[in-house]
Parts: sequence; C-alpha cells; structure tokens
Amino acid sequence: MTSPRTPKVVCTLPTYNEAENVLPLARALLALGENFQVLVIDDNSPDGTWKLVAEAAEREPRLHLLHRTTDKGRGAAGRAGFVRALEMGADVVVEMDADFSHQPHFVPRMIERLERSGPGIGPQVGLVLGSRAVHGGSDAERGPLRRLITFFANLYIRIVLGVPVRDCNSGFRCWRRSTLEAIRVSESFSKGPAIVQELLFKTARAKIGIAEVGIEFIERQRGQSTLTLRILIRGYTTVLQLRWMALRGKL
Ligand SMILES: Nc1nc2c(ncn2[C@@H]2O[C@H](COP(=O)(O)OP(=O)(O)OP(=O)(O)O)[C@@H](O)[C@H]2O)c(=O)[nH]1
Ligand SMILES: [Mg+2]
Repeated sequence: MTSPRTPKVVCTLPTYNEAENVLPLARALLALGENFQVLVIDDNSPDGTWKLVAEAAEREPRLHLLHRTTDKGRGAAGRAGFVRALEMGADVVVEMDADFSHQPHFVPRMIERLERSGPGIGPQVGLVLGSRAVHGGSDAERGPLRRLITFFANLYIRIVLGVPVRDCNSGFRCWRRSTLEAIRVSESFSKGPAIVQELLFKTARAKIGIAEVGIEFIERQRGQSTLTLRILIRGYTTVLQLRWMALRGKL
C-alpha cells in the first residue's frame, strides 16, 4: 500500500438471502476499477443467492464465491471472507453488507483515506470506517426510538471497549492487509454480527490508526433483514465478554 502501484482490492460480501441485491451490487463494485475483485460468502441461502453468483462468476473472472454449508453465521462468514481475501493476495479488503445500505460509491473515498496516510503523509491508518456519525455521514430515516437506541448502543460500546471512534457499529470498512494480519483475523471467534466490534476492539488495542469517513447509510432496499432482538442482545453481551477477556489477558 505504501508503493505507488494500484492496490488490489477485494470486496467481501457476506450474504444470506440476498438474491435481489447481490449481482447488482457486485456489478457496481466491479465497475469501480479493474483492480477490484468481489468475493461473496454465502451460507447456502435458501433463495439461491449462491447459485446466481456461481453462474455469474463463470462469465466474470473478478467475481468469486465462497459457498459455505457448515459453521453458518455473519461472523463466521465474515472471518472466512477475510481469510480467503488475504489468500487471494488483497492489499485492501473492503467489508460491507450486501443489501445496498452500504453504497458502493463511497468505497473509493474510503480507500483514498486509507492511502492518504503513512510515512511523510500523515499518521498511519490501518482501518477506515464508513461512518454515520462524523461530518458528512448520515443514518437512514428512522424513528426517534431507533435513533435513541443507536445513540446509547454507541455510547455503551465506546465506554466498555474504550474505542476511539464515533460509529462503533459500522460494518462498512476498509482494511489494510497488514491490519488483518496483525490482529490475526483468522483467530477471531464471534459467530454472529458481533465480529464487527471484536475486530474493531482488537485493532484499537493493537494501536493501529482508525479513521472515519462520512457515509450516507440507507435502509435496505430489497430482501429481508436477518437482525433479531436475540442477535442484538447477544451482540451486547459479546462486548462485555471482550472487555472481560482483555482484562484477564485472554485476548
Ligand atoms: N453469509 C452470511 N451472511 C449473513 C448472515 N446473516 C446476515 N448476513 C449478511 O450480513 C449482512 C447484514 O445483514 P442484515 O440482515 O442486513 O442485518 P443488518 O444490516 O444488521 O440489519 P438491517 O438494518 O435490518 O438491514 C447482509 O449482507 C446479510 O445478507 C449469515 O448467517 N451468513
Ligand atoms: Mg442491513
């Protein structure tokens, strides 16, 4: 990444029942440049998302599929995606939801922020978050209760984990290869969406620079959310578990 050559970017998309979204999203990402590859990590979606990707990948060499039938979950899929992206030789790994809440046109700005750091340029940044909570960022149009929950969730995570960022729940991120290696992403343990906080915490603890770039987060356009109250509560207990593990030197 410090060399002037164009970085190889692998965009990882964990999918579960995203048949309506996955190919338009993959196309939009591939159109960002010849140096972009897309890796879809699908947990055997009943709606056949993986079949669509497998067929399209036969015609598009920059589109890849990781079709998983065991060890399901957003966290496990995310981890498998990172590991595969590193095997593919990625310099930069982009992580994003496949429901268009994370819009492809923000990706170049985030990568540019990652590159605009390093020796002689500015403090080294190893992770860039697409953030709803900094200048230029905005959240989906949601009711006051939902906004209040988001606000307190961020406050809770910031206090418990002590991470120096505004949008602790952002799963729209650009990683330097060296960051994923340094935090040993393959050894992460979260099975569900709490992987977002686990990797953020590990990055902050490794004293790797984190920057936030404002993004407009929009509500899912098509398909259904997989988020349930149970998953949400599980996520918040994982945050406490992370702090506890760190206190006991187990992280
Ligand atoms: N591979 C895989 N992907 C998953 C799984 N669960 C969710 N995903 C994907 O993870 C991303 C985020 O899931 P969403 O259902 O949009 O959850 P969310 O964004 O927290 O919730 P909403 O705001 O309601 O959309 C989407 O791309 C999903 O398809 C899973 O078990 N396996
Ligand atoms: Mg979503």
